[in-house]
Amino acid sequence: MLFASVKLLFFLDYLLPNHYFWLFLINQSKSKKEFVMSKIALITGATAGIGEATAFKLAEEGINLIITGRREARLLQLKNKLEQLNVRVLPRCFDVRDEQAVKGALGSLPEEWQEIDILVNNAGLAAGMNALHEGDSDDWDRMIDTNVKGLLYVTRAVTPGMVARRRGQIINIGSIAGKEVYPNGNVYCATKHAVDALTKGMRIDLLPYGIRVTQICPGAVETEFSLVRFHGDAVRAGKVYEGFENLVANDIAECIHFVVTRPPHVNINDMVVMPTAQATATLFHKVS
Ligand code: NDP
Ligand code: 8X3
Repeated sequence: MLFASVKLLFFLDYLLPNHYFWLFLINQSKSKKEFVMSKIALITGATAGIGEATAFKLAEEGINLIITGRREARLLQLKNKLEQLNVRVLPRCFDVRDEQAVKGALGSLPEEWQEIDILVNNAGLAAGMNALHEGDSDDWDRMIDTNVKGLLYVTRAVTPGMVARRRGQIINIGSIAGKEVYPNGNVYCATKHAVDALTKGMRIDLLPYGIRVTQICPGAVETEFSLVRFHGDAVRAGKVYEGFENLVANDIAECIHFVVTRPPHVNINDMVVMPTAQATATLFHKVS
């Protein structure tokens, strides 16, 4: 005991006058915070699931947030919660399928919010799960308009600023459905394959401007996704996640956080993130 205390005293005696050591420590913590402190991220579909979890994760990193979605009450509640983490938050309520609404909302941002550093294209959905010959064209329109055209409208509105500033980062939320096609997944899979192609296209077109482009492709994540897919049928939605440990929204938010906190010369192109109990879009190890 006495020996340990004497050793500690000697150690402190060495450290305290050694101002290089303390400067090193201060700089380490400062440089990490400064790297992200003044950044602005725009997250589409922040009112639920992966988008909401990502908002919290990025707020913890000191990133100011533009949060978007169609459910205004949720946006306002989320803004209040996020502000408790000492970041600035700007909610914008619009439907990504409505090109004029997207242009209106993102073209009229207050000046201090215009320099968006990070765009998380997350808003998306599956609607229905039928064989193609039994499919509902309203469901098809919703998926194509949201997952493909909505993502394009938002990206088109945000990227000119990034190009002019020659910096920025785009993270598209794809899916295992963008890597494989599974029975009755037809149109949803097609939209996520489109996200895969658009991510590659963006990376090529934005290459000269130093803009980083990433796709994250999750497997089964328990969110409102299946409830939306099955048109509010909670029993059917719940069955999707029975018998195995699914991912949760925060698992994907942590991946987004990892991508965002890489140094500027590092781009993560593509991440496929699955539950351990899921090997492909349709192959699960389930226990009853
Ligand atoms: P949720 O249903 O929980 O969240 C979807 C979000 O998208 C909501 O915030 C919703 O907000 C928003 N959204 C949907 N349609 C529109 C629209 N037309 N305009 C604006 N916002 C819209 O699902 P997830 O969090 O799971 O989904 C997020 C993304 O992850 C989607 O792109 C999905 O395809 C993808 N994904 C999900 C997986 C999963 O298993 N959950 C797996 C792989 C990918 P609001 O209703 O307020 O507009
Ligand atoms: C959601 C995952 O497998 O239901 O994109 O398509 S899946």
